[in-house]
Amino acid sequence: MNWPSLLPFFLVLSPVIAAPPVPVRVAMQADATGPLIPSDFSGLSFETQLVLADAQGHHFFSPDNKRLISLFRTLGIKSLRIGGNTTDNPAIAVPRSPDLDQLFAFARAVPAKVIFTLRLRQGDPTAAATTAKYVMDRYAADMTCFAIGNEPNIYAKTYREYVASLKTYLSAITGEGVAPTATICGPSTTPSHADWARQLAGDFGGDRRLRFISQHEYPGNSGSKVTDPVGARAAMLSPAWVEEYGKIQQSFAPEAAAHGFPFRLEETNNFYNGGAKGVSDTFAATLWALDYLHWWAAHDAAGLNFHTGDYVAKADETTRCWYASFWTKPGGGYEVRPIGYALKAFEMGSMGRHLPAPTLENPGRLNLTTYGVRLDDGSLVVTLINKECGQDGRGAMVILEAGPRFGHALYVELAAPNNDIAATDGITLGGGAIAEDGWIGHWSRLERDLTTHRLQLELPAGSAAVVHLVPN
Ligand code: BDP
Repeated sequence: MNWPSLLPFFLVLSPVIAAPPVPVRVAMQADATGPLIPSDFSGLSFETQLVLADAQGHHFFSPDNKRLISLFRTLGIKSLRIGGNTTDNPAIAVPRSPDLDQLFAFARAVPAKVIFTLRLRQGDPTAAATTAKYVMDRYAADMTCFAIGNEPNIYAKTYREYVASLKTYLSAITGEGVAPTATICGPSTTPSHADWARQLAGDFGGDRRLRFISQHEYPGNSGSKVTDPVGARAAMLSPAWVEEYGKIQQSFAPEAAAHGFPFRLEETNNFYNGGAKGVSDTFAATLWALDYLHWWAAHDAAGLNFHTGDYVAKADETTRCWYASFWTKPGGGYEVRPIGYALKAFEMGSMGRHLPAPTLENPGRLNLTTYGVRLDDGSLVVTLINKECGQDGRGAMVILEAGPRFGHALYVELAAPNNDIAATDGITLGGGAIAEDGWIGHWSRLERDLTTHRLQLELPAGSAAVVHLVPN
């Protein structure tokens, strides 16, 4: 046998020497305190068209849709926002009382509170007030607020024009004998018009009929323009995206807070126009969404609604939705998609107060983020996201300074097959999948070092973990 013929053997048998994981030290600010993450922080957003009955007269949002109710519960969804481009499309009907009855019975069964968008474009304030009265007379307890128009900057030429119509609607809705206790949110603009949010907070300062400032955000812009999925996946996990959130947050949130208004991303996702195939529907989107949820919670958002559906409205036309949290299965029921996994992992690490960011010693400058939350029972949960990707993506050896108060930890890892962030299927949380009727993974136990009180956890490139530190 000659050497060249042996070569394929060596190629197969010689182990690939993986680069050792890079040490990262994480110290929780265990004694600090921080803002409570609202229990309805996690939300989903759907097209108004989906509230209408389908061709067979069935409603998607219906108390009879037990599988959807179960899915909402599994993912921890407490806020249901109805809006999107189909709200304001004159070619599409406005939901009427039978549709509203089904919608609110669904929401009550979950239970989730509703943000309901009333038509503004070529709309009629009197008709909107009739809808608002119908809802408030019956379902006030299930309502968060009414939004007036979806992304009004698309059709109202100026902020002044918008705010004038908003005030006309508000007077019609909250007039005597109509729905005086109704509240609204606004301005629900596209990300490019976050200055309207700032102005609205100023204009409504003191007027508590404005429940919160609503903003839309799609940091990647149009999904239709994505030509390089590899680059787009990397961009989605890059620090540059996080900087963008910082800019948009700073452009309106301090002004909202100065006037006493909370704010919510009532419609958001990674790329608009239904997202980008090979990007929005991959595990990279899971890692992105988990980081995004925590980032906004840590930056004072009152909540976030991921836009979703099998199809959504790209302007006035329907398009496949790649950024969906779940899809309808051909034979019935629902399939949890990558962003659904992030919602579940967020639920596991967010039921408490956001602590200041853990102290990070990261000499290798890994692209890794950490978020700490204290639960009501005094235990701590840290979410770690290793956003390293590509051929040079590095794994982390996380050394978690737990302190003597904590005996051990339980953790779940969020991972894709072969740690491939391009994976669209086979994602696991704690080793198991998430189905509409529940999560089938499990928490694993992690012992601390008895002398140093440290815990050690390997976090491969392109993965995340939720670690629950359990007090002694
Ligand atoms: C938003 C619209 C929503 C769309 C989404 C998209 O409000 O209806 O589905 O963009 O294009 O601007 O993905």
